[in-house]
Amino acid sequence: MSDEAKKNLLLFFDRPTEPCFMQKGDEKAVFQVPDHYYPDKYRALSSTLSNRFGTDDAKIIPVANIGLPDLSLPMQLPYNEQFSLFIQKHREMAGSLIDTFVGMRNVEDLTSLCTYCQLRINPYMFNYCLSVALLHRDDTKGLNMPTVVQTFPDKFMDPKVFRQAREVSNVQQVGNRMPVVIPSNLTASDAEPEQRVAYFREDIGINLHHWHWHLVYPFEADFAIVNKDRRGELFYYMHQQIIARYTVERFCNGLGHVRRYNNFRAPIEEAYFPKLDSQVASRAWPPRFAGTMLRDLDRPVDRIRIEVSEIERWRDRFIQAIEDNAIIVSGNRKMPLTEETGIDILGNLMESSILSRNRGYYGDLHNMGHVFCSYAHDPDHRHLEQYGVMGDSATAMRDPFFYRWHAYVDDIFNMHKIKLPKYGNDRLDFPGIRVSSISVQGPAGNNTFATQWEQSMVDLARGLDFTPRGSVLAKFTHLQHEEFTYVIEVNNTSGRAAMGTFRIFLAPVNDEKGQPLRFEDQRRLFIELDKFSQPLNAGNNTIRRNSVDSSVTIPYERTFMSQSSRPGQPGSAEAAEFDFCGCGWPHHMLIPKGTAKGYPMVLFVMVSNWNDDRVEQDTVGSCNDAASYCGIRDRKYPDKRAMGFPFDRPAQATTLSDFMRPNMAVRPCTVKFTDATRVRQQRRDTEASPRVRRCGCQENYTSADIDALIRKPYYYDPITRSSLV
Ligand code: CUO
Repeated sequence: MSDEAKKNLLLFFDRPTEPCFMQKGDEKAVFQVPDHYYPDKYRALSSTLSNRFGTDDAKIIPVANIGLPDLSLPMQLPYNEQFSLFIQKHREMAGSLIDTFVGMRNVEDLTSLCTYCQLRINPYMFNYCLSVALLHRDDTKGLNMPTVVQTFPDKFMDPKVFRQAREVSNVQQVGNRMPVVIPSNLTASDAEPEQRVAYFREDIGINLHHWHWHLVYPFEADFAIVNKDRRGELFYYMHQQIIARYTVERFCNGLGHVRRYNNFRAPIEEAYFPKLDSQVASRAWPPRFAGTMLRDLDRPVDRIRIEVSEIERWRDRFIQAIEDNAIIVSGNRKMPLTEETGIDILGNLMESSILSRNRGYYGDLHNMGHVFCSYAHDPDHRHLEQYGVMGDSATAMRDPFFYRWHAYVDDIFNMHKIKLPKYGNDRLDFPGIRVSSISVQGPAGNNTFATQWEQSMVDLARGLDFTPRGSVLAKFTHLQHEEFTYVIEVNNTSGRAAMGTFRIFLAPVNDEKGQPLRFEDQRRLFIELDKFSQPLNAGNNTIRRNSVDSSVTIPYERTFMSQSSRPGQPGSAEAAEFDFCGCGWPHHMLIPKGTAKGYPMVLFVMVSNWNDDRVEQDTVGSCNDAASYCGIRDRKYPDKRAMGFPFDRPAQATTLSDFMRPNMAVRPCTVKFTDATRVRQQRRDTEASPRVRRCGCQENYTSADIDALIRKPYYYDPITRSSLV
């Protein structure tokens, strides 16, 4: 099949809510749809429509007339409904559509079926299923699909942006258009204290990261696909770090700890009015008023019927299991929660993924927390309302309740962690390795991190269903920090070369009231900044490490990278590598905001023995450098220690200074925020960091490459089935 025919499939991502008999893409392509494919509402007009859009300068794409498969299941989702992977019924419908797409004989037949489906199937579901199918069919692997932010920008920004964009694109010539500005802090006024951390909750990069992470680690798919190394533990750790990071941001803004939501009968005091419009549902995303209660759900349309008491029962069973140090599995047998695997078992049970050892008994606690909250405004569907932002992993992190729910989930994990044996010297120390100091050098001076606002741009053009065409740039503002260098002095007294794992964390020292944090509370707020291995010569070593090389983050250029710079042929090793480059915490959010006065924090480094930490495996590719929250593609998690080590569990010490060993060092630091906005300068390729150059992902004012990871067969979607393997 020609490349041209394959590329035509990408036209379905262009203006996804406009019918495919209209002009698509820059070449004004028009699918010549067989008459009987037109839905009833268009059928009478079919010849007029094809004449109207098939103008002389249009590229006509003939569409084969094929025998159509049974689509009755996916057709059950109304065209204008929201589509959610949290809802079992939606997953089944999408699974069936993916199977159908994957089962088509060739690209020609698939194209034909797509024209039929595009005219009548829910656009979110259609696009999602087509993406998954294109990733997994041998004859379409490696096609460069647009990102979800490009196709459905409505999930990420204020609808006013689209109105302005329409104006701009109608009034101004392509190439000469003024960027549209996406306002910051648009969801509430200063009267709402929670608004002080809206820059974190509503950050586009953070929401992309979260959406991306859940695609990479699906909770439902073929067993072999879901069953990635330590994935339950990574679910725990990645979300634990989100809560720690969010808490630090709250402290910087005079807000207290995230209050865990542990009483499911208590009103949710935080309101959230998302101010997002769904293009597909043609209506605003529902808000949640202050004081909303979780209520029993009975929504036949979503096949959800569940009482609040059910999640209370599941919760009690979790707590019992942790008290017993064992979970109940089939046959009423007990499976111990050991130090090595207990957290992984609990993570899978909690989420719950299909790896859950007993879904029947421990249920679906975490997912249903999302679902209960997202339907609290219309629990029995009497107002025909759809789910709120908590129901979609692309939008959930916008809602303050997300953090209350996950703080509770994290507390349950912590109940297990506090029962584990505390680390002794044998696991903390690295005899012969002495770290005399760590410091930070940067433009703001030694041991000072500098932050401010930065304005960047994305291209919204694909998702805007209005004419005339062409790029429409949108400016958005996000937090940014000045890059810096860690300088670490290490003395290797062992008399021979050694290899160390450097673990760098940053933690607050005071709570929001300025009172010193107890070490046990501080321990849970250590945010990971970097982790790397490094040879150490006998004698003194000075290690310099740049912030841009963080193992937690991906560079800005990779969060917001251009697909047009994708290297290699589709399906080639280079292209696969490029795809993996998209996973990681957005680098612009590496350092918390701080305060104008300078927010006090403590920087911590530990050097552990790499021989004890390392995982024997060959490494692959050049983009496996954001492993802390994302793991490594197709490999084991590259660190044998518990995730979050050495702060993953309570210590014997009661203060940080008591906790210190000779192979560790701390440095008091401040994070100084300047309330000014700078405009991001597009870097030339030669100025890009080696990490950026390695993956060839130049910044090009296009949207984030968030769907990149689902391109690989081992990254299956929650709804993907074994037949797709
Ligand atoms: Cu990421 Cu609850 O797991 O949203």
